[in-house]
Amino acid sequence: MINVPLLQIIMSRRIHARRTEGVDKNVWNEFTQLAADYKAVNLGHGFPDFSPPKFVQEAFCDAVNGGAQMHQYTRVFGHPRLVQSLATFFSRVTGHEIDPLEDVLVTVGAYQALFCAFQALIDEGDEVIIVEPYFNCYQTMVKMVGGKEVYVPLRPKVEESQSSAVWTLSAEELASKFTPRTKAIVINTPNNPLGKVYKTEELQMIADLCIKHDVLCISDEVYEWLTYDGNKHVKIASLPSMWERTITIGSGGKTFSATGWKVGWVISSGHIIKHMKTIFKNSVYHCPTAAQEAVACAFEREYKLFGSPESYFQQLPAMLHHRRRKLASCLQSVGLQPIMPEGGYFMIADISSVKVDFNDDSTKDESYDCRFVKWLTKEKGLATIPVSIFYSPEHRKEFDKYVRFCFVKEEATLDAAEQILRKWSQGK
Ligand code: IK2
Repeated sequence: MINVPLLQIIMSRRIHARRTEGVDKNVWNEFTQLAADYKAVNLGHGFPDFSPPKFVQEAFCDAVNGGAQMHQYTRVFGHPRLVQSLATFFSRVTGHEIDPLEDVLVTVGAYQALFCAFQALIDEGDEVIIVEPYFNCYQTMVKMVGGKEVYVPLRPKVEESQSSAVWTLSAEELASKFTPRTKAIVINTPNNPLGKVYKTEELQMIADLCIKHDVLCISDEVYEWLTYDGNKHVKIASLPSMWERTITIGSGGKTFSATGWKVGWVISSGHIIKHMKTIFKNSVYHCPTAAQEAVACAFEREYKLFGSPESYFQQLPAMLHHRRRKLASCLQSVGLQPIMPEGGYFMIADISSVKVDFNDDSTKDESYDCRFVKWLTKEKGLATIPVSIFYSPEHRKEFDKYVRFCFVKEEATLDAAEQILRKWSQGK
């Protein structure tokens, strides 16, 4: 039973810590809940609705059946087999000799890797440049450490953009954002939600500014194996003089279509990683052993098959290339203008040419894309994500005519979405 005088004592003082202020709202919960409430076909949240490939599932089963040690604690900063396989694999990709014990930290998903980066590297008052559109947690994580976010948007070079390739940073605008207080810049390639894959020249322009102003680069590369139409993912850490200042973040969930495992990692120079280790060991301390073992086995297999048609890093983009085209032609056929992504899980589409009478007073103060997404979920049973939530308040209005669709879904899910869109366009 609750003791009322005690409750009054507790309630009479501020319970929450200040760092929780202004970061308590999470739009994902709202849209995910809405999709569940209306049992909508879900092209909203970015996870595959299909199983990981057999070799990945088997790796997990083998790990779980692999003896007592698979069920116990392992090395704090990363299971030895996983840090070794990540170091071996990425030494080959970057051409830089990566030390498994010094230069790698295994985290609970890429999400926690980002958290450790901001906690370990950003002080109160430090400025962090965030390229828009951005994965939302960058903003809240910078706020939580008392940092100041400074935004710079990718903009389409041509009005009627049909590919994420024409969305670029203005070199002058970006340069103008660097100040003596700038500590870091955050980039995401391939980008969520746009699907942009940065070209070497674009990364070089960012790298030059980082070097000139002695700034760190946090590079979120969770979709690194998913590029289409001959586009190639380039690691900014592999550009001259960038290894020492880049924090590269990856995700086992996105890499092997097993997002629920929540195995992520950071690869960087040991002099940076050591500070992230401090945050890690004083918070989560440890990532589940069996899932790490499974990701290690999967990487070892990929190392052997690298570049061959049997490699999952070839097979997954090949499969998604087809689904991406299917979604694009479906959107076009109902009058939505898709922006073809060069990489990643998502496609955004321009919704400004379709006029909808929302007839829903509960959303009247919201942006156009949020109203559209809620209407599409509630009235038509198709869940998507509004793109303005990937922008800062100062730029949101400019980009509220886009909606994000996830195409990493079963063919049947995409077919169901297509049926809904067709019926709608035929006025049924
Ligand atoms: N970084 C980016 C760019 C991500 O997209 C994600 C995963 N979130 O995607 C959900 C969505 O947009 O619908 C992460 C980091 C986090 O990855 P992990 O699942 O490994 O923590």
